[in-house]
Amino acid sequence: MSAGYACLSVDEIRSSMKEKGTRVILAADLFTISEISNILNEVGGHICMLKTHVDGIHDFDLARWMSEVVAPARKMGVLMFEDRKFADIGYVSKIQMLGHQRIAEWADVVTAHRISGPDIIEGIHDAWKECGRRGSVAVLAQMSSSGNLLDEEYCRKVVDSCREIEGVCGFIGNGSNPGNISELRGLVGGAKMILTPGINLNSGEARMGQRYGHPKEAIAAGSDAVIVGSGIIRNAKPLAAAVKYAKEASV
Ligand code: 6AU
Repeated sequence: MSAGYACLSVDEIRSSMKEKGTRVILAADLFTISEISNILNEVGGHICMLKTHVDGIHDFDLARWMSEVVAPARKMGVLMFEDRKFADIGYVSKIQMLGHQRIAEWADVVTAHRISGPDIIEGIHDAWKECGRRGSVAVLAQMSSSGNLLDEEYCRKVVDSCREIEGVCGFIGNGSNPGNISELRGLVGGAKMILTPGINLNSGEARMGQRYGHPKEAIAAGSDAVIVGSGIIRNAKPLAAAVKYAKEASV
């Protein structure tokens, strides 16, 4: 399907990851710009993307965000990944991309649910276009949290309806279950990416319904990259942990 917008291609994202030589995406679920900037400076050499929840940052300020997080990430060849999980109608997702956090101005990849319809993808890309930038959308096909409603049928419908969309770089899969990842890879084929949260070497760290699997198993089952938060940011030695996760996730 030909898109009416320019987007970041799967090849561009995969080659950026290859250049960095790591399949670890850092989930920087922290509360201040300084905390995120510090962790990026510490582990930036061992991650391919910095995943944020920008609405959880207490002292968010766009100018500081751009200079203390986005600019250093670009210098390190780390892609900016805002996990906003857009879910509204296309137009509202567009205005959220262009809201006070100006996600469209700095994010290279964002997440979206498919629940509201396929026009959400166009809304998101319209925002990037308005900023003169390109990006891509990772669509949630599965989730790692227990009791989620993204069942097999929903997952299949998500993949069937998004596989051919140019502005979609891939899908979020359930990293806590290698069987789920192989099934998802079977549906997706090789042309789009699978990114998997719910990864931790210590499954005992899971809280509030989160479930964890092993990075090696996720990659072996067909994941392109593992999304790791607590395993790195709550480790007493984040750098050593990032190196370890990168090693475990290498093929
Ligand atoms: O490693 P953790 O458990 O500390 O952090 C997991 C990170 C969080 C979640 O928002 C995110 O991964 N996540 C996601 C996505 C899209 O990344 C989907 C999902 O199903 N489960 C999940 O934990 O930043």
